[in-house]
Amino acid sequence: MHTNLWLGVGSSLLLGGCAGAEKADNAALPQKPNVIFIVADDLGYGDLSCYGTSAVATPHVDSLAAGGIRFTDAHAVAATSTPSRYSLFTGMYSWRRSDTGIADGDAGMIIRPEQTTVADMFKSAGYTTGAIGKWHLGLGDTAGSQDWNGEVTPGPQDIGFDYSFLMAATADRVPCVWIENRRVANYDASAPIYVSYKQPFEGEPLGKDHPELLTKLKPSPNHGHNQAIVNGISRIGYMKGGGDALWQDENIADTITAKAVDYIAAHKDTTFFLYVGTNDVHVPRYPNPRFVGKSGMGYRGDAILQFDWTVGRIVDTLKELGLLENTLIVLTSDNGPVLDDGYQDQAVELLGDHRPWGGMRGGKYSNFEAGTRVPFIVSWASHVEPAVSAALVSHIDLFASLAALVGQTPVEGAAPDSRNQLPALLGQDATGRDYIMEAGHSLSISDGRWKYIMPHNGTPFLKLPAIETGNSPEPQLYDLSTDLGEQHNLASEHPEKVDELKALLEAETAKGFKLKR
Ligand code: NG6
Ligand code: CA
Repeated sequence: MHTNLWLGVGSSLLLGGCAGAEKADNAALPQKPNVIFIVADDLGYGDLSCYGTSAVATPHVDSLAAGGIRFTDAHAVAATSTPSRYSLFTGMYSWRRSDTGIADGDAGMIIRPEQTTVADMFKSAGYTTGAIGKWHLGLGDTAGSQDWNGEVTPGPQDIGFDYSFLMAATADRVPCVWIENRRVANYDASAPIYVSYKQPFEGEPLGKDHPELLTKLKPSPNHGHNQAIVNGISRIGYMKGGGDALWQDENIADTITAKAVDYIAAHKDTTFFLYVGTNDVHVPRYPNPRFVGKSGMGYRGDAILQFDWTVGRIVDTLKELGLLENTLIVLTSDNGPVLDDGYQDQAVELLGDHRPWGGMRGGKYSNFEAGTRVPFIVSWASHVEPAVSAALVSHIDLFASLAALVGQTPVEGAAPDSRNQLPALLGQDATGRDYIMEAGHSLSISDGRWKYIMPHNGTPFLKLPAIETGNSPEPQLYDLSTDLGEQHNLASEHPEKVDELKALLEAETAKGFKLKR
């Protein structure tokens, strides 16, 4: 929708070079690159070998990083999936809305059709657009109103995606089926699908009552995930039916990868924007037998290997089709890492020396750095010089930066928080943003060196998973240049810095602030 909201201004911002064959529809212009976002789930800053771990080898991601730009100070907007992805797609800080918290599997679509997404922007620039894998932004109109046996609408087709093949929320939330465009894929008419987040369906066994049916994974004690049982794994929410349409957890990565590969092959003669959201390394982790036991760290480590394989398949496909040179790939994660996030997969017990949070404090859910500082790699073989960049960058800017790249100008109201940081993303500017903002339970702001975390009265420590939230009733100020681990609160020693960052933060929140506190 809203392709008319965008003014094409040609491709003058495309920098030199003219790789690959010209396309018929824009033969006079330098060819715009295909763009692929590969968004991992809960993959930590320290989970990839190119980011320093020696506990697990991720050669495919490493080679993408070696040929592109690997960022060391890149940030997701939020420390959980729904608000993080909301900001990635809309260029608007999720904390400006109150309904961008972790979405149930029957949530209505959070990005509304009247909004303009990065996919809309690419469509205006003549791209074909696709979304494959984890969604977690709601589908349909309102919570619980979807007809899973008919058309689920509105959906991604109403916010700029020509094609979609998605998991509605997460693998630990029902419904455990794929939704292709507006309908359940491989729909099985003999097993109509019903979903509820309010009450169980009569006759459907629940994980909490039937541990003997949990043949693949058991939930962690006192952590929920003990409702509907699908494929020997209990989930959040209640579900009935599905039959042949139900996914098998050990095939989720294969399915997402195959759909991504098919999409690329089918659209090789167009210019495309493809979002690929992997389920790896979110819970329930139940990797394909090809990867089981290969990391020595249990299913979490094996899921990292599986993620790396997915990346390898996508890159190899681009190579085989001659598209790699002119495809801009952004590889990142939606939020920081977590070990026990609800299933007994031995992520804690088998971790060994591996440090998913890469020397930082906190993790998923947290305002400390490990919550939102994420792996971030930009590869565009024909245009970027391999480098490691310490520029301060944020997911929030992908929208405006890529708009600039493909010659689109956002009109009033679209992508309100997104800024053009294309030079930083392409390695031509070593500095990046003046400041970034990140949301956990609270809100923080950082200019790269100094980081201020707003006071928050919530718990400082989650028990399950065991993670420090960054909450404190006192203002916190850290000097990340000497204290990346955020151990020394310097707020009382540098009140002027606190005032400066607080004023910047308040200027932003004055434009809209509805974070649930
Ligand atoms: C939490 C779940 C967690 C995970 C998370 C969403 C409980 C106790 N915890 O509510 O397991 O599903 O939501 O993760 O149910 S995210 O990466 O998609 O945001
Ligand atoms: Ca996540």
